[in-house]
Amino acid sequence: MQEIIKKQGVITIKADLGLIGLAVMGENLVLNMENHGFTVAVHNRTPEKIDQLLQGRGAGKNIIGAYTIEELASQLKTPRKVMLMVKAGEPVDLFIERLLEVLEPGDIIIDGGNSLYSDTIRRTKLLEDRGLFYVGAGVSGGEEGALTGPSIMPGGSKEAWPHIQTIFQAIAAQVDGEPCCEWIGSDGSGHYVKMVHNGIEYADMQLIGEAYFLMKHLLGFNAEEMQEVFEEWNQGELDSYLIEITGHILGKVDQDTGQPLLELVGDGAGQKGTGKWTSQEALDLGVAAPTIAEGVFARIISGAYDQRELAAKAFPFKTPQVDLDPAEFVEAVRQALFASKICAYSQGFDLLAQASKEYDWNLNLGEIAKLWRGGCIIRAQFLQHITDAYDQNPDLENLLLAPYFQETLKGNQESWRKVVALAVEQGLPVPGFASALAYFDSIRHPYLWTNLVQAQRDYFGAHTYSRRDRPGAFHTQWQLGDKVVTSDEV
Ligand code: NBP
Repeated sequence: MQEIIKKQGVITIKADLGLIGLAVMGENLVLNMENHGFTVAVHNRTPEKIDQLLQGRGAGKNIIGAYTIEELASQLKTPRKVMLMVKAGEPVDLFIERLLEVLEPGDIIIDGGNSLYSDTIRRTKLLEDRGLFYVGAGVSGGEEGALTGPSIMPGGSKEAWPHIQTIFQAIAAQVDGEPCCEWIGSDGSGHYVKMVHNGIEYADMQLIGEAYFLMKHLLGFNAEEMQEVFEEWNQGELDSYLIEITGHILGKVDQDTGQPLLELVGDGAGQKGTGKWTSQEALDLGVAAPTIAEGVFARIISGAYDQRELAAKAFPFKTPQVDLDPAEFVEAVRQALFASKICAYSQGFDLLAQASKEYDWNLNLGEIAKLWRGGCIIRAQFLQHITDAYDQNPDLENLLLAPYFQETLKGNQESWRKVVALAVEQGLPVPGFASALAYFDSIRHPYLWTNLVQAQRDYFGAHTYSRRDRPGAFHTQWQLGDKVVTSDEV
């Protein structure tokens, strides 16, 4: 795939793609592309990182160093394709500004970082107005995925897709002979889908954390015992990357102390913002995504050390006193985890469905689930059931209603309730399990308490309410009691 240009006796090899940003993700993506036969030109703000790559992992490979943006542009085949793998936010705009000085109409900029979808919408417009093309590509899989095959979710200027499709689909993870990379839609859709992927990831991690926490406190299991449980779970319907790595983590022993390393890890969980964005977006679009939001809130609470310290003194935690059959309880937790996971994914896909309408993206939800089967952090067998559900009914109102998920939830709900009830009784927080259960119970209940909310709103704000027994909008002067109540059609 090398294009060799001979000019005045000097041979120049032109690169298939230029990549800016040689941190964890960028460097591994470059090596992945090179492994698949592509020549890559690389640039980084700090030039030492270019040398480190060329003299280290990239030595002797088809990787060309570019120490300036001008140099980078001159090293690329046309139309030029430049991929940014830099920190989301201002650095992306700075590089776009610089690239616009050296690129030409028809050239393509791809942002592979975790950019906010609304920034991608803005940048796509900016580039298209100048006759260039822009792609916002969500990339998932972390360091290892970037090297061996990530899940890639590209969206933006459709005209760019034929020029980058071969490279992206070659380097992506492959499942059943299909690449985990397909065109998502226009402007910010690729980054939006990646954002929701990450939101679901927050919920998935939260739920697994709760399962671990319950076994630790209610069964008194040690790390080794829990490692066995997770290994076993990974053989069944919970089979997924996150369950697999949890088993590995539980098996890790600290060299210095001989203790399970996990029990030495501080419990203040960090975050980079995509879970928060997903939750904010759910609120903006009026989509209920409580289990995803709980994943974010739980991390926030975990980091509130000062408040936690004071509260732990004020309300001391009592060691649970329960007598449980370990095998039975482990199975109940597994069922609760799976049911909660279904709810979290239902919330994420509901958000995608609403966003598709709101932003006119025409998202193919079954195809998106397919892209997540390999390469990414939430990769799981289970995603095939989501693809099947949307294949059978592309207009599915909510994933919970698909036959496979209905059956699973009906089968698991008894254990789910028992696990949540026991946790609450014993003072163990399970915001993921509990919020998923509340979501499930709310969505299936035929007549919610929100009739009272409507009445209260009408009482203090004359916001009107609807009636179940007749059409129209009504307002009542509630405070006047039985005597003078009026219900006026408004
Ligand atoms: P980082 O997110 O840590 O970004 C490091 C890169 O950004 C370096 O090339 C750095 O240049 C450059 N950079 C920074 Br920081 N500030 C800059 C500025 N003001 N101007 C120009 N360049 C600047 O790297 P990463 O973890 O490899 O992630 C890259 C992108 O991929 C991010 O958007 C991230 O959210 C996303 N992502 C990361 C993962 C993951 O597992 N890490 C997974 C999926 C997606 P320097 O070398 O000169 O400092």
